Amino acid sequence: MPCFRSHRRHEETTVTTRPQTPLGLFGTDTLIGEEDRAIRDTVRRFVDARIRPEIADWYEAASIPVRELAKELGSLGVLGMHLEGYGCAGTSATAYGLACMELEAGDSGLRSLVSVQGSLAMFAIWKHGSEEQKQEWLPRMAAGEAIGCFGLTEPDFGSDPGGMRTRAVRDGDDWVLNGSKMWITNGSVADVAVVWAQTDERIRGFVVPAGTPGFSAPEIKKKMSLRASVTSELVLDDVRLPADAVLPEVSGLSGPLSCLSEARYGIVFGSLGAARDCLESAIAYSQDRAIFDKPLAAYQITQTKLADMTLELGKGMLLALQLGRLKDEGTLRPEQVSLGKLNNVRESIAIAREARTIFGAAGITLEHPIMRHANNLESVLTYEGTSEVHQLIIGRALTGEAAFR
Ligand code: TGC
Ligand code: FAD
Repeated sequence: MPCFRSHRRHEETTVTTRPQTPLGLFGTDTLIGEEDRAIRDTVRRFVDARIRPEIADWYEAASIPVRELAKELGSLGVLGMHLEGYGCAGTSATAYGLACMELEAGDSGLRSLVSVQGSLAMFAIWKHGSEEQKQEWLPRMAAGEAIGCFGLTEPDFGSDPGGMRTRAVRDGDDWVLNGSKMWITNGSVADVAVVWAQTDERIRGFVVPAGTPGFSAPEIKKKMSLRASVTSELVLDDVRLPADAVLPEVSGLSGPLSCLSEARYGIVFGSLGAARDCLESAIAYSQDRAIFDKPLAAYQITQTKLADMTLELGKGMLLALQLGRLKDEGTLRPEQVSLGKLNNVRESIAIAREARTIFGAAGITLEHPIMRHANNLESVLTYEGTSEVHQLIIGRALTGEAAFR
């Protein structure tokens, strides 16, 4: 009879009755390297100290000090943090995802500010720009001294950006741009806009300094979601740019779509930050709130809700970390990002809505973060590809049939 020596470590066999956090229950920290955890904890401390005390007021006033915050976020090192060189921190993709999660636990608007700056505007220049464009913009953008926006969507072309009407035509050596963009994050506060336009050949990207004559960016008001974020229209009225304003390294829709993959990846993690904040707030509230003579947390119906929310949060985190691992290996594919964006935003909004029920009436105010997160997640569900677009991307990957048209 052979003698097999067990290589299994002894598992904990006792059930702890000490309350644990939802992600603590999953033990997901064991899947994260020490350096990435340290970055995450630094961002968490920033959000706790700088964002949490102010965010309800910013949200109510629909006004956020973007310039001030951009500099602080630059000092924190999160702007373009996963890019190499030009003043960027060059962290792992997983660390970037974890930072997005902490920022969005503060507010989706804060994560949007960082996503648009780093994953869209900076990434477009970093990946597709000339050396001169990189030198001119990236160090200042990484420091938060210059703010960028990314103009792809148009009033009539959101899910189908390939149909865009904004046009760039040659006039001698110059380019002349006409058209408009809609729903552009950071638009009115941006120093530079990356604008995508049709040309006689294919779609091209242009680096447009905000002061260029003919360029304006009126802010969109009366939003009920992402109120702590600047959203704008971009108007391009005979905007004349020199020849070297075009991003030289890319043409076609793959240019902007490559940037979207970066930002969508951040949202895979980010949305879970909002969900985690809702769930942890709901657990704390249920422990404090006495109803029919005992804490709300002590009822089976409440615990069923908390358990189900915890499961979806943890499953989403495992998915995010897997995608982070693939991105760090350099093998992450766009359709895999769609798996994460679709699932994690959809589940996060479900968690926010379920968490809201635990608060009763108190859940509808800005005293608690729930309704703010839930309203924000409505935008997150729509931007960076709606849920339906991601279902169609996954459907195409599964069947080989494109059903967009
Ligand atoms: P399709 O034929 O699929 O592709 C056109 C070309 O692009 C290539 N490609 C990609 N390249 C790089 N990365 C990706 N993720 C790519 N996906 C596709 C593709 O290979 C092809 O290349 P080539 O060389 O053959 O030309 O294009 P389609 O017109 O059929 O559209 C497909 C669809 C619907 C998936 C795409 O249009 C889409 O993703 N629509 C959604 C638009 C969207 O997400 N907009 C977001 C705007 S930015 C924003 O919302 C910022 S929110 C602020 C914040 O993040 O906080
Ligand atoms: P539409 O494309 O009109 O979609 C309407 C509905 O039709 C959706 O339910 C959609 O899923 C569905 N649909 C679309 N196609 C299909 C199909 N083939 N089959 C079935 N159903 C379909 N854009 C930028 O370029 N830069 C930014 O910085 C930016 N920031 C944003 C910030 C906020 C707060 C918001 C809300 C949006 C932002 N956007 C930005 C725009 C965003 O990307 C678009 O809103 C999004 O792509 C959807 O486009 P749309 O709103 O025109 O909706």
